[in-house]
Amino acid sequence: MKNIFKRIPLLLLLFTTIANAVCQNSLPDVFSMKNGRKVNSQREWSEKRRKEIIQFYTDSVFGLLPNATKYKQEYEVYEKETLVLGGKAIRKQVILTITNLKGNKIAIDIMVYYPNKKIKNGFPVFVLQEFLGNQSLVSDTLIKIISTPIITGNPEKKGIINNLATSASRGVYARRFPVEMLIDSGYAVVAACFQAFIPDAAQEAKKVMADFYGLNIEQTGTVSVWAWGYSRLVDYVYSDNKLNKYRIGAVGHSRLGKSVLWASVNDSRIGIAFVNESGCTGAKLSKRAKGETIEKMNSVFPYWTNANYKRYNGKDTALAFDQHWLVACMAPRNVYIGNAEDDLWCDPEGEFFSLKEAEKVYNFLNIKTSLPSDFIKAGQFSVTPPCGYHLRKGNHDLLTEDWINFIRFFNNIK
Ligand code: GTR
Repeated sequence: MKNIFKRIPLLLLLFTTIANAVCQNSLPDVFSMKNGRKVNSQREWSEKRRKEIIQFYTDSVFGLLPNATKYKQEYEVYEKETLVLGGKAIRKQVILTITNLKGNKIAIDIMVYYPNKKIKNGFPVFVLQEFLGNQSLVSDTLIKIISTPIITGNPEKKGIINNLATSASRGVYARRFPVEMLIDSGYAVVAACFQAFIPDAAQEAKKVMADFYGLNIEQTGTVSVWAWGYSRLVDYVYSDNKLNKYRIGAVGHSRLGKSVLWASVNDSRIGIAFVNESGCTGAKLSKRAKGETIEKMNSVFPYWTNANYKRYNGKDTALAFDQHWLVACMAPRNVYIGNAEDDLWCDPEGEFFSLKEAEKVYNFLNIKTSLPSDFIKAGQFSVTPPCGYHLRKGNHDLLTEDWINFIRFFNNIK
């Protein structure tokens, strides 16, 4: 009897390993096309299958991205080039006004840092959307406090009173923005708050989706608008000759991890997608049914995705698609996934195996990859492009250790 109890952990391990293997084996094949045939050439992948997958995600998950060509964009300088960080960096703040065909406007506060150095083709740059406004990232009182309402379902809303950011929100998310380290590593960063593109709340989002974007929230979820927002920040990079438009990495954490993946798949100007703890409908495989399920996400945040996606509620294990399809659409560009050991809601192992599956597409395109074959331990990382992954200790967050690994990966891209 005693022996059986002793063996329980071993049996459990065996069971989980088998369960994982079975699960991975039964993943919907990324190479099987809609017509039932298998992709048989690299060209067929790029010209047919990849497009088919993006179309599927547009129709059945996220909805259309707002069409950028119908908008006018203007930049107004809020803070001219200012020497900061003891003279190591230059910061500026710019207000991007986007005007639609009806003359309606939205304003986005953009904060830019770059090293105070000379460089030939501009600095490689991280483009970031964050949760509570630029003033939450840096406590400097010169940072413009975002005037757009902050009505996110995100529980950490320090210094946000009646949905408006106050001076008490200055620096509350500094831990997510190790700007000095970025500068010391030779990188520029362009940051803006996602809520300025569309609010993170059902009723308000529905209104902005209709009034400003001319879209129906049933057809397009807010993730598509946040994804579109990344592209507007990339437009800014293109307008600033201090920044290198051929070396752009886009970073998003959690709901913004989902958005940055969708943005990067759609916008080939983004050279690297840094997808941090994106979880359900991001990089996490749904079929494993670990952590957040589609139904759970859809019931708390129905406005993130379109109405068609609700069809998959309760069907996680029976899906005919899975998130490795979306990750694979990054090929041949770079994709990096960050996870934290205790963030089981995101199923870190499921995100790793999603990337492992996507790796097959890179290999099919004759691109060498270097991910380990087994899931890694907390504290380990694999930072050789084009597919990178790390697992840090701790919980759901975006921390210096994540950024250290992002920089390692970015440094490895020549
Ligand atoms: C959670 C949600 C996740 C994740 C996270 C976040 O509540 O269930 O899918 O996106 O929010 O964005 O912080």
